[in-house]
Amino acid sequence: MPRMKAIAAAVQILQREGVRHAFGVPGAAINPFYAALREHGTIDHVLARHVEAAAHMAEGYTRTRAGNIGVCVGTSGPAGTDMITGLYSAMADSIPILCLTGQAPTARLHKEDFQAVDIAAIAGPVTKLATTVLEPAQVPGAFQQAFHLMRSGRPGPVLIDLPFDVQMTEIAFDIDAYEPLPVHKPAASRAQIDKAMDMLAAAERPLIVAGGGIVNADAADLLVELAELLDVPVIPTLMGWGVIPDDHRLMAGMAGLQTAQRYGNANLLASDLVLGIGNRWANRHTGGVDTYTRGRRFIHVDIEPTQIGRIFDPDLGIVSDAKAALRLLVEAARERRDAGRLPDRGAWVGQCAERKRTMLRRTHFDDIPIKPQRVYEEMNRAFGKDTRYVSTIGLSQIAGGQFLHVYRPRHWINAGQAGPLGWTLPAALGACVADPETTVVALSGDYDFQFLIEELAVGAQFNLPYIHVLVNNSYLGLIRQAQRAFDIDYCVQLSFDNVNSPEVGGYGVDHVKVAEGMGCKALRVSEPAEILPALEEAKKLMAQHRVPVVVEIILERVTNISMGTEIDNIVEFEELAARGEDAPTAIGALDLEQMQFLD
Ligand SMILES: Cc1ncc(C[n+]2csc(CCOP(=O)(O)OP(=O)(O)O)c2C)c(N)n1
Ligand SMILES: [Mg+2]
Repeated sequence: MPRMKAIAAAVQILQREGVRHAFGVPGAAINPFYAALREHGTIDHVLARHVEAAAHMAEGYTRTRAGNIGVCVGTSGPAGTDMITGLYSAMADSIPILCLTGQAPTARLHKEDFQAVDIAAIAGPVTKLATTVLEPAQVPGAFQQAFHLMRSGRPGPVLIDLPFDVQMTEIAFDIDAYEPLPVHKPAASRAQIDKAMDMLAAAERPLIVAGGGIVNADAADLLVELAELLDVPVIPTLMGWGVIPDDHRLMAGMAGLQTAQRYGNANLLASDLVLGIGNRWANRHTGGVDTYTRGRRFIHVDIEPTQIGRIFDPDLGIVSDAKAALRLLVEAARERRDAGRLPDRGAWVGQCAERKRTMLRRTHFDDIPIKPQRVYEEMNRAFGKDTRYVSTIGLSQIAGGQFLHVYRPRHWINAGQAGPLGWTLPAALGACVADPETTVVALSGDYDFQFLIEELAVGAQFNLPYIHVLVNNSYLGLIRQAQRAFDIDYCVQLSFDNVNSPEVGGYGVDHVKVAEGMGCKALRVSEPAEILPALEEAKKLMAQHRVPVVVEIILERVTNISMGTEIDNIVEFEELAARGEDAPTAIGALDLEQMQFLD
């Protein structure tokens, strides 16, 4: 049996489990890992500028390609604590990432050693497993178990904490004798699926709510096949957005309090049965549970047993991986179709499509300063169906969710539950590493952008080109809007007179200068007619220089974006679209002139 340092065995296992990239920041306690990485030579490393960003890069990397597991690496003490937000975000959205931390030597763990902190205890609630490996010969088993856990059941992150001496100790290890552990995913039975099909058949106005579990299971094609076989409209959740293309005739919009369309909520409220697959009835999707559930029955399919009944008691709960359930649902649907037993859904599908054509918000404003709605209209014009969007939180992300279009799974990459400011930029870099061929467009408000702004230098250093649309209202816009309920506008202003850049006119930070200082390209736009040319120019600059390109769009300072606390009571702040030209890039809006308004 070959003998090697435990950390060398760990690096060989990473390779065997499919890891080709790592994101991190070295430090004394994790240097043995870096030495092993260098010696092994097949895993590329992206040096982050902040350790939190390394965790978000890993998450963007995982989300971009089925089967990917992003790895983030840091030293002991503050590096681990910096990555906690990334672990929380990954845990919340069921995204597997592997976080590796160095640790003080085992003999000194209780001596308040320099940068010794009990990171496994701190990370416990935000990981599927967080462990400090104390026996060198247990290192291979810890990694084997980590990959098994990250891939099994509801996916999620794992942290492995490696004391310095544990990394350095020689153990017997032969990679040829290593096998990844089998992955466990519960699967629906045919009896369960038949019950679901009976309930669907008995409904008059059924809908499918398609969650991120379908993306994780790489089962979007099956979802679309099922919807088409049954002729049932689909409401994707924010995490599932893209599993059915926005322009598919059965795509019925998103429902929810913020990232939703008017027609998505109206369609959900008109339904009498909802089949939820790989979703978790998130509160910004459901709003008040009474409003959401009243008058309709529910089937809930999820891979995680404790998710069934967590939010409300469904009429039928099935614990299953989304792909396994969808395979059987498609099989059962085909049989019923061939036997002529599928109900005709034409009228219901037509009603949903009509709402999608008519219940639109206005995007076409010519105002200067620019209204945010216009930005998304121009983005729809500039960016094709294969664009991969990355965003996190804020009015920018909410309006993006309302107005942008997504056509493919993994093309809307969003930290849905945790919403940690700063996530967008590093997650976009991780997406670029995972798939350099696809155009990545990040969307941030000014505050989100400033949170981890230093990561622009990583994009410049490692030639990770992408376009960052930065909508600048010089405000913590979402929080300013929320403070209306308190009748305050307090601690949410970002404006100041920049003594170096009077041309930014009181908007404070000169993002163009900062971006250029980081080695990136940047453009600033203040008029609606300039947006599209700037986005086109950004594409050219990105191709030419192979660095991130920031397009800063100066917005009006105060715009309230549609939202509410119940899905039947969303507050609209702008006038709605009345003619096709009010919302020229909405799906189906060209037909708007001939629309018959629904009451
Ligand atoms: C770490 C963290 N702190 C605070 C918040 C709360 N928060 C959500 S959005 C927001 C303001 C975002 O401002 P900006 O990025 O400029 O977007 P805008 O709403 O103005 O479009 C804040 C402070 C958060 N999500 N994450
Ligand atoms: Mg802002």
